[in-house]
Amino acid sequence: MRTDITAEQIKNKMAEFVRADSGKSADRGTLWDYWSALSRAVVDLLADDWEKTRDTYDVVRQEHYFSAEFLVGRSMLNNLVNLGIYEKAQEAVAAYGVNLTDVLEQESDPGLGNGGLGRLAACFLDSCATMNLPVTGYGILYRYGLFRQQLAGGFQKEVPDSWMESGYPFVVRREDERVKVHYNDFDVWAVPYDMPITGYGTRNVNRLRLWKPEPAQEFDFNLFNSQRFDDAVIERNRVNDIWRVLYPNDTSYDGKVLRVRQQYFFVSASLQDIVRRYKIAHGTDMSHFAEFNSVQINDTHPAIGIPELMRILVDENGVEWTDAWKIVTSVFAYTNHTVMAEALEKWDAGIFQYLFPRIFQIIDGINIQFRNELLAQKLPLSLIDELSPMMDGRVRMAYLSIYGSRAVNGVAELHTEILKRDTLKEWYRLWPEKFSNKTNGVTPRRWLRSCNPELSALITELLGSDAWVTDLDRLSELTPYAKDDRVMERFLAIKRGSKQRLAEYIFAKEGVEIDAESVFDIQIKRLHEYKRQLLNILYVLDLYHRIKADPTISLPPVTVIFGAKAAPGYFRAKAIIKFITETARIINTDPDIDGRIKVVFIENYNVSNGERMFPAADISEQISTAGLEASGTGNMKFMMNGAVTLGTCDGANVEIAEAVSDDNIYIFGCRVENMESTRAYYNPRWHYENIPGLKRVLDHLIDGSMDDGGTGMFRDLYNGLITGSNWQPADVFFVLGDFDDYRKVRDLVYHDYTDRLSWARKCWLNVANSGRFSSDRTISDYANEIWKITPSKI
Ligand code: 26W
Repeated sequence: MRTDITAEQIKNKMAEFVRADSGKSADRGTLWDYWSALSRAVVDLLADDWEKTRDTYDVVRQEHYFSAEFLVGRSMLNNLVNLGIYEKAQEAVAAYGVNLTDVLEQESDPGLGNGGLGRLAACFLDSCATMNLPVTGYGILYRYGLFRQQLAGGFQKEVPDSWMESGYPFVVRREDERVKVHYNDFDVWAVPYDMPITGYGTRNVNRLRLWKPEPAQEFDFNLFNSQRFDDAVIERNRVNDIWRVLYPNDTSYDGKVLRVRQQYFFVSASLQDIVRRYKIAHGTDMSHFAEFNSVQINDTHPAIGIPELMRILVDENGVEWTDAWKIVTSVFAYTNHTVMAEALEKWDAGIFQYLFPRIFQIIDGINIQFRNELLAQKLPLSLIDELSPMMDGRVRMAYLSIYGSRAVNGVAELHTEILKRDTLKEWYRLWPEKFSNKTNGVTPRRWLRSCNPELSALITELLGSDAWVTDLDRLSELTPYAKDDRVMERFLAIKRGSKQRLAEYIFAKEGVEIDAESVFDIQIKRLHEYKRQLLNILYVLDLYHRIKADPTISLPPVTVIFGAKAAPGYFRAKAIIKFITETARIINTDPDIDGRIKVVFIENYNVSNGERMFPAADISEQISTAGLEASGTGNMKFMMNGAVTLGTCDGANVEIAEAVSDDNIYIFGCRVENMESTRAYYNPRWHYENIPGLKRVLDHLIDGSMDDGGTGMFRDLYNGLITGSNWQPADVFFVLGDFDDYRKVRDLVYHDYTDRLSWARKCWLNVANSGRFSSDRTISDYANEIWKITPSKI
């Protein structure tokens, strides 16, 4: 920790930055001026260590984490806590008459990712820095992050998120390290913008390198002078398109040309950067490249790196094809994050031919080589066709990734088993040694230490040190305190405080009054049918009717909180949002209910408001259709903050259940192994007509009691569940099938909640057993088993 830094020093640096940036004396700054000055002061204080870290890494074996998304969230608090200068910063800003919490609220939330995959990348970077591992993140500097969600009459509306418009000091432009990226139709500069990644209790500072495209052609003054202004700026527009948008689809593939352009843009720039630095450190002989460099591709989005590195080796460095292929297949490793068929990237070969003919040729060459290899093994042609990286005019990015990588992993035990047994079974048969599991994790720095300082302080007090922050398995030493009622009372008081603060925040933001004594039952994640927010809200509506029918029913008051963005083109997901907000409107204003149920939809769920919600939760809703949630990571954040999981046997829920034992988790629903046989005779209409209460809630969708603004979206939801359509059977996500069991178990959870101390013990044991879900554990597995890198402390 930086014990060398004083409050005085921070204060003085801030004064300089306020003066230089806004031409004012320091005591006349606005909150934003102070935020900006403090963040520049932090970067300034890091600069020397940052440089040293890079020099240290450049001579050892390094990992490069390629990802189209890094959902980093705000930087300042994280950096202050990591450097151990939070109190000093508090003191420094107090000298200007402002409060650090208010200053921190000035920061925008860089949402350069959709959901789980992007946030995982950010947690990984935190762990790598904390563990002094030579790892660099590579991605795209999106000008606009994921859209900001507004609710208008209960409908989702998307507005642009211009997170860096007014300046964001935590990304630093490195003009001198720009590289040129070549497309068939034009060239662009890729200019790196670097974000420092600090670790907890270390002086190493890692790097997230985000590329920004800029025009490579000189501005055409001839066109401009001949009054052809449009043509003169067209070039610039095409370049600007590349960084303008983060594609807002989470799990549904959309073959847009611009997206391949983006993928090639950052992957080509990153590989050129890596090769250039390799040559500086190790000379021009490329035969040792794979000894010093490894690249992890975060899903298939960066898979075009495989042919691109072939191109760099063969065309630019004169390496023979077979030698180049050996290097490439020693460099890359691939992580799969989903088994959903609609998420698998399959690009039209024509797009590649048009944008980068040479890359297309190379993919073709790889494909021919693959087919020959399998033919030589006497494998049937039908199987070869089935597995070929290019077939029927399509490039299958997952297959290209597996063939071009030395390692392939899933993100939870169950997910990896499904890949091996099902989704990728033929690949597993051919190359079993490539496959392994790396269960996801989350960083305890952001998701416990920083977002829940009160619980952190209690843990540190009980364990006698804060060593748990970088060694989360130590939380298991908290287990005995579950029997200590005084500790349990303190724990309950901390949870109560977090709930109170969330209640105040919700009142300020959404105008809904909620009771901090009620059960906080929270589902926050992207909106998708497979995640089954619909199942959750159907339960709520049913509970509403049950209370109306029998007000004596004994259940504690509950607050059900949702936060979820829907992909802008995902009609059904948007319908579900509207269904939730309509339900909220009806229930929250019904005098018969009298506050016994409150439903809240938090607008614009993101990292920052997530940091307020995880500590305040009693119940964590993880209710995906079994087999479809690869891992989940929100489930881990809830657990670390002492919420109990109500979930299906899916993704990492399975491992959470193992860790906490059956008494401290609530599992329900059809299991993966029974899904197929159950579906064979599954008749959702039967459930609709025969499960008590189901018809009553589902008919809200069609009886005019709820308003979908004449869009027909509620009728569509109803049809989707009960009648199906020409292109899709009814209720593919098994909502009605799991409803009855879900209701039974959720009722039980609410009942158990009322026994305060026994409930507190369940929550406590969740915290105590969350050690294995630290991303430090995940990263040490990647580092030892796939990356083969070791710590390099500066
Ligand atoms: C090309 C369209 C597309 C977009 C995003 C395809 C696939 C994706 C991601 C792989 C979706 C994603 O974020 N998957 C989530 O990854 C998390 C981190 O591993 C897991 O915890 C989640 O279960 C998984 O849904």
